[in-house]
Amino acid sequence: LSHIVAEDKVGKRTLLMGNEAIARGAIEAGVQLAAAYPGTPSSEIMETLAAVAEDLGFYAEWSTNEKVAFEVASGGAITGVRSLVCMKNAGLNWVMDMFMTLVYGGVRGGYLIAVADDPGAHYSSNEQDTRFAAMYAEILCFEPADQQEAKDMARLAFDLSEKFELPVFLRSVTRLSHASGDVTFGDMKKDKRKAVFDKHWELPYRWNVYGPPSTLSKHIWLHSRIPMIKEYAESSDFNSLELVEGAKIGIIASGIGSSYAREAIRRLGLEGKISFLKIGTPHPIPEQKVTRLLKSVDKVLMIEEGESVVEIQVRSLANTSSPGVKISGKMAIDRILDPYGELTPTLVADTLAKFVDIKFESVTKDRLAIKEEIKKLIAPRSSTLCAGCPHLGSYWALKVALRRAGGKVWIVNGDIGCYEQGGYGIFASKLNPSFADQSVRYEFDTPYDILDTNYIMGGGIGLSQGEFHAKYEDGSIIAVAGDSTFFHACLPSIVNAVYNKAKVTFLVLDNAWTAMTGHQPNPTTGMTAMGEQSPLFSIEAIAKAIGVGFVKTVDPYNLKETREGIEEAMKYPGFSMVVCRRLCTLQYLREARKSKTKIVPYGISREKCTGCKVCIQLGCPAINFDEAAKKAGIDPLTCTACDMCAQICPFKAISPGGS
Ligand SMILES: Cc1ncc(C[n+]2csc(CCOP(=O)(O)OP(=O)(O)O)c2C)c(N)n1
Repeated sequence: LSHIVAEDKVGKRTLLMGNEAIARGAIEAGVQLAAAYPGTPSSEIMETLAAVAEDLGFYAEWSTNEKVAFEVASGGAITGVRSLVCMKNAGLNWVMDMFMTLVYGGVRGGYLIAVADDPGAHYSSNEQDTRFAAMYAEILCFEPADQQEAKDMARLAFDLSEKFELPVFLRSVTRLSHASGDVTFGDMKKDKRKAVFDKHWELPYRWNVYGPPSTLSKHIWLHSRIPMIKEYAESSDFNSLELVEGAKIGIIASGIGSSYAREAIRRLGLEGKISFLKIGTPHPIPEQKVTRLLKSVDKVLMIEEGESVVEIQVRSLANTSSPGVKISGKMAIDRILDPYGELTPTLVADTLAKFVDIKFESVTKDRLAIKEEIKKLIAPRSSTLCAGCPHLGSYWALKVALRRAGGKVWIVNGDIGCYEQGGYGIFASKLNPSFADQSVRYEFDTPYDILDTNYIMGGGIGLSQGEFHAKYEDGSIIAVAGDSTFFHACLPSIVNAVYNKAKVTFLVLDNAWTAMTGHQPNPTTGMTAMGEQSPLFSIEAIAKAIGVGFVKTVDPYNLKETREGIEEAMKYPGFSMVVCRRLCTLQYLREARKSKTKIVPYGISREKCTGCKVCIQLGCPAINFDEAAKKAGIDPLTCTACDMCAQICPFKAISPGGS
């Protein structure tokens, strides 16, 4: 078996990452169809499922985006087959249309929607709390406290989904998805269901929101399920109330926040002194359990990761049932925790200490002193692209092309992928905000300042069109996106650009993989999630077919060719595209290792190097600079022999094996 989650051993105890635990839960429940689009911190759910799908006889796919994945999984659930979709926080924004509408008719086969949020925005462009989406859709939301619960909830979600005839939502967070914990395996449901279709199953026009009698009638049907869901929340073992006789202080904590809160109670020696309600269903909350707690205490501390999803519901209950109870949480009315950033066990312990008014040193003075010492030893370091990354070549060529185009203020609209690091800036450099009322040009040397705008997948190509139609004339308008992003989010936008005649130059940085999230295959890879060969899609042919008048393919390792291609595109009077194609270096290195291809690292001649630092400006992390000797050098262990630095050295000091 290619992964431990496929082992059919009831009672086996093993260490699983939260995402693997979710996958195991789905496997135990007999999932037959799984679809996803990668996104940290959720990707390992599908990676784990895809690794065992063939062995266990179910279907798994990487879809082209989350909306498609959601619809694929919804199709499975409509035909009565247990289905799963997973994604990261931002991915859910793509599925909202179908999500909010699918629930009007519900599902036939169990349907789990697993979403991994990212409080602290470690890997994301926002901190959004997707539990609100479950509330918005009026369905059950699970939130596990640990990896065991992640597995158990994922498993149970399928049974409950079939009972309610609605999808069940499971919200994970980075620290749960990516940390490992003890999980005990349950049995595996092995019987496979045959997909069936019945247009009027239990309700007329079940799978058609417009079907008679009306869309409204389907919303009424959705509401008819809510008492059933509330009843489950009330009786669920995942919501556990521990009332302590005489305790006047209570904690209501949800998901991983409840694990932190339990630890805080222990560290502060408050066991047996505080009443505790652990929430596993942040929507809907178990109202009777909450009310019992509220009625027994004077004040309550709310601990939850993200926004005040549970707190809003608790406060609204308290307004009628126990208006005198003081509730402290993240809401402005009585704030004890910030409504942004990530919880940590230390933060929760400190907050509880403050709440109960006891002195507590969560981090000892010794530890703080050590931390300060360590801080001094760490050199500030910016995020970089990999040594030999083809994006370095694309950005070098773009920078030179823009400079040669004249002294104007260009706009480079970024996008999401490894290349987004082109907008991360240099950590150590400080900038003051500008209040100019005209366009301002900022000079930069490294590629890490080349992107001027960056928000979400596919956003750059759209923004660039607005800039054009706003009649921005102070410089060229550029957009960049990777190959996975091209298929995920750019296609309708390109049609729009051609249709509405935007003069924009669009660079597709095609490295044949969805690299940033851990090298998942996509339509440019030639392989599916389950390892089957698949057609290789031609970005150029697609672009031409939708009317793009200028499409050129270049190799970003050839800096001159790439620069010329971009310059030509920028001169084109309409929407133009340059496909910068070169395999992701990490994949190239993997292939080279397998085929035992020897890579001869480049070196810099000490005699010829003048210390001009042009090679440093490529931004390749294999290139370093000896400030004392005023000479550049190349780290032979990380150099991939891409040749890009040799092409830009004005003194021809760089060569393979050179020194
Ligand atoms: C809506 C959404 N889904 C998923 C992600 C996670 N994610 C970040 S970058 C990326 C794709 C990167 O692939 P590609 O565009 O090919 O660029 P590469 O990293 O290979 O350079 C993904 C899926 C996201 N940020 N937003």
